[in-house]
Amino acid sequence: MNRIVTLDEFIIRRQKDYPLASGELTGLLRDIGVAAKIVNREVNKAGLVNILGVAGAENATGDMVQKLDLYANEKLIECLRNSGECCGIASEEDEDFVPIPPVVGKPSKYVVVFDPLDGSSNIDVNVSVGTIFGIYRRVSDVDGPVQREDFFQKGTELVAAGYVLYGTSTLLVYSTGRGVNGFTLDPSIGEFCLSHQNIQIPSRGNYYSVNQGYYLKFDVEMRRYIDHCSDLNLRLRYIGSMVSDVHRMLFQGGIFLYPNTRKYPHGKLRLLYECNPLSFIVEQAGGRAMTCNLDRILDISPVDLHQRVTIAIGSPDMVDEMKEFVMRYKAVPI
Ligand code: AHM
Ligand code: MG
Repeated sequence: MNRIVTLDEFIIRRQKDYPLASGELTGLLRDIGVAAKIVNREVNKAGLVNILGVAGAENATGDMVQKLDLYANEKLIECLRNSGECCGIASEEDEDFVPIPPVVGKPSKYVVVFDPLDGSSNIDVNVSVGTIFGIYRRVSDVDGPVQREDFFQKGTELVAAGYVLYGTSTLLVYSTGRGVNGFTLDPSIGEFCLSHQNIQIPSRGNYYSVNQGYYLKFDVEMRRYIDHCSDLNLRLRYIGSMVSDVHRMLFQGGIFLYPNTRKYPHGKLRLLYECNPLSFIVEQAGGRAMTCNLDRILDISPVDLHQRVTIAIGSPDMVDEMKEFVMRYKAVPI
């Protein structure tokens, strides 16, 4: 039997690769791992909601039953608040960023952005959802309160990013900018164990992932590219949970697209806590991520916490091919 390497052990081992590391990032990643286990426990109970009570109603014990995405948000914030290694968070569930006071007077140099439960409309039907997170080093004075500019950093400035997929098994995938590694939760010992080392995305794959129901709402160049995928007999897979769809691409190769539509003229997905962390992971694994206007996602300067962008992400050769279609068919020159 191979020796098991737990997430905590791996993170601590990796810290030694950075001679000047102070252990703060290590602690922060570990705390996110703990939050993921707590969220996982509740996600796994989601099917019991009819027994325990529906969200927004009282359960058998008279407690209010919370929506799972709000629960996940609360648990993540709670873990980061107690961590002492995070001075502020920005979440999909909160309008503005939330400053976190120093623990025992020690100022912290990191901010965390996250989508606590992405694809949450899937929960009611027992389909995979995920948590996405990104960690930045703050740029404002470490002794003062956290500032907006600490969150408005390009994805290229990410110190670490990752996601947790609550699927048939629960998997945590993260990168600190030196490759991508995946850890599967072993429920019998309650630990994330190293299961996928140095993940590399295939240069091409047999899958494309897009909400084809919006086909007629897409610009002509996107429609031509989607036709091309269909001509190639690629398999269409769309779960409606970005984490799950991108996860498939990461392991099996392919392309995930969320272009602009009439309803979402700038795309639907959020730059800070959905597209940037996943683009960081995919690029670290050898893939590419760009907008449908061909701007590299990680190079975009954020102007709003909840900014939306279009995205094409996945296998490098396929994203490059999409780029060629955009250049060939776009009505207005880029
Ligand atoms: P959410 O954060 O509110 O769950 O929305 C994001 C999700 C993504 O996970 C998914 O790719 C997309 O919305 C699906 O949108 P659509 O139903 O328009 O295809
Ligand atoms: Mg989301």
